[in-house]
Amino acid sequence: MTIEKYRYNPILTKEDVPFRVNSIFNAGAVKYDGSYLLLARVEMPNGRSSFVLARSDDGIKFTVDKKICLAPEDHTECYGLTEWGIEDPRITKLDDYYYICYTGYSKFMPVVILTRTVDFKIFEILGPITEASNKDAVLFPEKIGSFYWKIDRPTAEKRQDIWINCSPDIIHWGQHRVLLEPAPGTWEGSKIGISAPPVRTEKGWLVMYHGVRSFAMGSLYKQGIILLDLHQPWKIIGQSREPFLYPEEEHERIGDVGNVIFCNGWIIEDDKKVKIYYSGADMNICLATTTLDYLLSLCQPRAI
Ligand code: M1P
Repeated sequence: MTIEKYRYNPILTKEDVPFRVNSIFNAGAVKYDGSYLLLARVEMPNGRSSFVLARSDDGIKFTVDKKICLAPEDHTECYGLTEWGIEDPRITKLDDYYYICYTGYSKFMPVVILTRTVDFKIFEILGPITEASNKDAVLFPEKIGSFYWKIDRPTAEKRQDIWINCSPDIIHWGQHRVLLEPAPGTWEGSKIGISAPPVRTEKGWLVMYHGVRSFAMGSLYKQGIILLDLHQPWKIIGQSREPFLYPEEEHERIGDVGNVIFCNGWIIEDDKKVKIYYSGADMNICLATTTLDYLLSLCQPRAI
């Protein structure tokens, strides 16, 4: 098996949301209590985003909750950083919690907000864990060498690289290192960012990321994959030579932001099949299936 896009994509559109939204997209994904959960971004009619849960027994047919579960206004301690919306949640099961990293958007530009939950009913907002501008953050699902680890994507003047850093307490972060840079003149030449949270495999940490090539008329978003050393996660030991998931279909090519495949979540099944939940053109949620073995086979030693 290589990778297969579900033939009836998209699996969720704004018509599936039981209240008025512009779009539903960029969902974190997790298996919880025997069900598949998507924590999706919904852009409200005023253009600001909140999160809603969608639930499924088979990982394909989802029902969207009747109400938003997390909104910018819930961030009473840091509303100044979420006033323009909360975006792109990424979920990591760690210790006894589901931790959610997402973008808080405001006049101060993006920052990463951390929230945790045990039941997807009560959300404990821990607050910002980066300064602006930073986004596309994920946590590793376990401590490595007695630290928690995070990957994120700060903007530094014209640079948008992927960085990795660590923390003794999940709140205070340091030892920042550059993990991956855009590759000039390629599909990932303009900017990059992490997509779905790291997955532990026997060969290393498998991490999906997006690469962007910008043109005068817009940007093209595709997905690649890297493999990190299990004990020294700042070391890349493998990388896909080319993107493995990219816009082809009309619902990926045409939308609010065309030619975008963006991904925040994947679910690894016990048989090592992988469900990748991705969004096309910032408008919908789609499904692609593959295997861990296939994704690992894409990770080649890096060319010097
Ligand atoms: O429009 C594509 C994506 O653009 C931004 O992502 P990034 O900063 O990583 O390029 C985000 O606004 C994201 O939500 C959006 O899907």
